[in-house]
Amino acid sequence: MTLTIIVGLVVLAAAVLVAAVVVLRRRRSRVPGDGDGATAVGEAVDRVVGRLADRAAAGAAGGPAPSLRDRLSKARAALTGPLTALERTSVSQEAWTEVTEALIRADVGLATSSEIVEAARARADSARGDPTAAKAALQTELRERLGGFDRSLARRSDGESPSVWLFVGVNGTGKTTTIGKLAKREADAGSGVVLAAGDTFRAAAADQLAMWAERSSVHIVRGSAGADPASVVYDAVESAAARGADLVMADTAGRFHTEHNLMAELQKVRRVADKGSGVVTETLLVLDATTGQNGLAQARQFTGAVDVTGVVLTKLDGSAKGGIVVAVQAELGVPVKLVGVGEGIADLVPFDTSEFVEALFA
Ligand SMILES: Nc1nc2c(ncn2[C@@H]2O[C@H](COP(=O)(O)OP(=O)(O)O)[C@@H](O)[C@H]2O)c(=O)[nH]1
Ligand SMILES: [Mg+2]
Repeated sequence: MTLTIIVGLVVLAAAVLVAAVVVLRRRRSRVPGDGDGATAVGEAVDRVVGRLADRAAAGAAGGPAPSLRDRLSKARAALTGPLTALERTSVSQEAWTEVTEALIRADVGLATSSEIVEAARARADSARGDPTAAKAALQTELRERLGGFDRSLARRSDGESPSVWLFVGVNGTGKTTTIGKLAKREADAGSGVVLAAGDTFRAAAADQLAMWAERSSVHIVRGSAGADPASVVYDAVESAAARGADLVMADTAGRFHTEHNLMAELQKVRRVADKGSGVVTETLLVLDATTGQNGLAQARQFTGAVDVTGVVLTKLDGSAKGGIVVAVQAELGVPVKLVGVGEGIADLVPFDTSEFVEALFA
């Protein structure tokens, strides 16, 4: 009996091994061999990386996904010490000052940090004697300051399509990655999505977007390297209209907010995206949370140039400066709509005030 089981297991293991070898061989033979060895190898690597990312995402979807709380561990750790000092029946001036400093270090901003702490203090003073009052008051203040924005991603209200979502920001903030993640989310929710490779500065930029398009099985429109980004976006919108797609997500080349000719180019892309069959319903500024207050300076310039409707705050997973969320909204009046918490396809979450404040404090 035992022997039968052992033999059975050995046969099963051998079968799995053979199947794995066959699959690997087939995949290898599918790698394009167009004579350009470097390109073929590059594409093969891209494909393998893409598959691994997809598998990781699928695993995350099946298993317990890391919570926002886990991803914000750095931001939370920066606040833990000062917050502990608030857990007293009588909170000292010194403890409140420490909290103010911690908020400033977390990039909430000087004036806003002081205002929040003053208001929390007044609130806590009226509940004197309760050791949980001070921390709860601070949480309430943060929640109130962050709340009250519409964070939905707008579509056309005339019932027509396509709607256009334009992504802008400096280089390396995560525009292309965010579009990739969001394309998957919207396609899974049943939208017809077309990606516009409006970053025509480097051929690699369109390749990167094409890889994300492949992962989500959505259509992509790209121009030749160096093509006019506005015309690529225009073509993508017309292609979406022709296919009856609901949504165009347009990538743009990263640019510094101080480069006036490039900001003018962005204004042109914005105008042209509206000209044909589509309507721009979102202009999303992608900000890297790790750049802190400098991100705020960028945000001001972009807001002035292209009427930003929302902010995507990326790399919050690696940042101790989660307070930039508060600063962006307080100083610009533009809501943070989405938060990037990792490099995987599933690592984009809608910004939720209560969840965020709890993740910072828990
Ligand atoms: N940790 C982390 N990395 C991110 C996130 N979003 C983007 N990235 C990484 O940031 C780098 C730049 O992203 P990319 O989309 O190319 O930026 P772009 O130049 O604005 O298009 C890439 O290595 C991304 O994987 C995020 O939310 N968290
Ligand atoms: Mg890019």
